[in-house]
Formats: sequence, C-alpha cells, structure tokens
Amino acid sequence: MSLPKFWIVLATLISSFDSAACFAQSQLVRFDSVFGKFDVALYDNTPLTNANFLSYVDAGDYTNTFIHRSANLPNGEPFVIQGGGFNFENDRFGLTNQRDPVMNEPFNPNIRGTIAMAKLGPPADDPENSATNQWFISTRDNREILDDQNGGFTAFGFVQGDGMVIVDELKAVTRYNGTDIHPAFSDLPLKDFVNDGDFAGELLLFSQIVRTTNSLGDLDGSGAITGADIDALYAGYGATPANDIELDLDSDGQVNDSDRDRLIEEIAETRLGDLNFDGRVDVLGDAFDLVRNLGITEGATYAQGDVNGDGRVDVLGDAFELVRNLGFGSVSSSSFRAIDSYSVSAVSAVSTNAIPEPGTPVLFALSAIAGLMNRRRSSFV
Ligand SMILES: [Ca+2]
Ligand SMILES: [Ca+2]
Ligand SMILES: [Ca+2]
Ligand SMILES: [Ca+2]
Repeated sequence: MSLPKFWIVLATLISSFDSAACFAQSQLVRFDSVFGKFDVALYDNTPLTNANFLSYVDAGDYTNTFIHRSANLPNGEPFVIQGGGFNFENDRFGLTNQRDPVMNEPFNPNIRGTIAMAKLGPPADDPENSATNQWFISTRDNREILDDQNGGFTAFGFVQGDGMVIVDELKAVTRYNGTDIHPAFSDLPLKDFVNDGDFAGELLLFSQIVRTTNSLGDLDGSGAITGADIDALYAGYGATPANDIELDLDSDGQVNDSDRDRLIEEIAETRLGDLNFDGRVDVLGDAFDLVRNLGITEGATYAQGDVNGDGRVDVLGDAFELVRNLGFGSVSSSSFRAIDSYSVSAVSAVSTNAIPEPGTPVLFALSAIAGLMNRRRSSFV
C-alpha cells in the first residue's frame, strides 16, 4: 500500500518543524529597538565575525547605540539600516568602543533579513578585512551589490520570525542630513523630528543588544510559543522593563495586552488555526472550537476562530484556513485523533465575546468542514 500523500505532506511539515528547532539552537541576539524587539540567529560558519560581534554585545558596547545610516540605492530603493558605531547617552553623542578589525568571512549571501558587518574600507590598511563595530541589516536582496564588493560583506546572521516587521518600521522612518553633527550622518533617520537641537526621543535607539537563549515570545523556553507562554506573560502583568524585560515584547515599557496580542500574532503566523495555543492544529482542539463560535459577526478573537482577523467567524473565511493547516505540529496519527486537552486560562481570558448557542448553523458548519476535509484528503491521495 502506498503512503497517502497527505501523510507525506504531514511528514514534511514535521521534519521542517524539526529543522527549525535545530536552527533555534544557534546563538540568538536580541535587539531592543524603539519599535520593539527582534531576534537575530547567528550563522555557524562565521565564527570569527560572531566572536567579534559578541565581544561588543557582551561588553555592553551597543547599549544606547542607534541607526545612524538608513541608506537607499541611487534609484531610491531602501537598501540597509546601519548601526553599532555611535551612541547617545545623557543627551550627548558618543563613539562606540572599537577593537581590532576582524578577518572577512564572506560565505553567506546578503539577502533580505541578513545582518552583516560594515567595513572601514579604503583607506584602511587592509580594506577587505576591516570590520570592527558597525553592522547593517539588508532590507532587500543585496546579493548583486554586496557579495563581491571589497571582497564581499560578511553576512553572519538572520532576523528571526516576524522581526523584519520591526526592521521595516525602522527603515521607513524619515531621514535627515546630519553631517553637521558627524560626517557619517548623511542619511540619519529621526522620528517625529523637531529642529530644536534636542535629539531625545528622535534617534532610533537600541536600549540594549544582548545574547538570549529563548526565541522571542518563548517565555518558558519550551522551544515553541504556546498558551503556556501566554500564561507566563499573565503572571508578569504589570512588570516594567526594569525588572522583567523578557515579557515586554513590544518594548513599550509595560507588560500588558499588547504583549499578549503579539504572542497570539506569533502563533497565528507560525501555525494558523492553532486556536487553543497548544502548538498544533487539530480537529478536536481547534476545528471544534471554531465551529462552536461560527456565526459571531463582530469582534471575534483569534482564539474564538477568527483565523483571518476580519472580526467574524465563518466557514469560508476561517474554517477553510484552519482546515488547510490541519495536521501541523502533530507528531503521530494517534495525536491527530487525541483529544486536545490543553485548556489554558489564556483561552478564556481572550474569549470575552459571548459564545453562541449550538444550533443549526453549527451542524451545517460541521458538515461543511467534513466536506472540505474529504476534498482535501482526496486531492492528496
Ligand atoms: Ca514556550
Ligand atoms: Ca509591552
Ligand atoms: Ca491547537
Ligand atoms: Ca474571520
């Protein structure tokens, strides 16, 4: 008997899940920006560059550094954001400590989402191997222009998860000519700029750049973002960055609903349809929850089944999305059938809308879902 294609697809999903877990074991560095945090995972084939970068991280040299260059190509296309070389503390600009240059390791393509080291370039003694403290993140595919220039730029890590949403926000900030402050500030991004000589609140500062072990949002270090992390977040409600920076995911100084929403977004992004936040998408745990709430026409939450975020729970908009992702995170056919018993407090806490009484629409929806699943199965066989 040949293996149904459905299970092949499922096995592919599971193996990609495993490789994601392996990648998560590489060194993570967390950037705490004015628009929220994002994580970068360091590649393992750039050891010299990693050691150089981490030496600045571990020394705290990147505290209160800022993006001093937000560069566009000659045609105006956004290109990179660059930082690491300058800081701003107590209303004064300063230079980041600078150590000896590191040997170039140009083995990885400078694609969108990579972080690479900037170089001093000519007239440095050895322009190809002249990276010290400045880094940049590519906001577009820069392979053609960066992989060969001056021996190639060393891409040494990759922005994780939906971190590029934050990077793109930073990149979108209006740029000003600040060369009267420093010659390197020709493309200086400043938010809500008022020309009064005071730059507090205008520079795109990083309050810190630090090593981290858990992925952003994986507060309990389980390797995945689930309802247990939402519970951990609830336990820290009211915490301030000063005593619990891990929980303040959006870096707004408070641990509250906006951080919880960020976790839920992360779950929706990585496994659309995991309504009860247990790390997998299945029939009894998720599809049934959705069906229970079919017919909510306004203000539905993700946990109630509003998978596509349009405020209502319906078959075509939500159930279909969920069905497309059925099987994600399952580890065996038995768990596919197992009752999804994880009922966290988070679910009830986010389900503030009234749940409609079961009735005819529910039966209709159940048969609709069953029909969709049959179609899906038959199309895979
Ligand atoms: Ca977790
Ligand atoms: Ca927050
Ligand atoms: Ca689930
Ligand atoms: Ca919907």
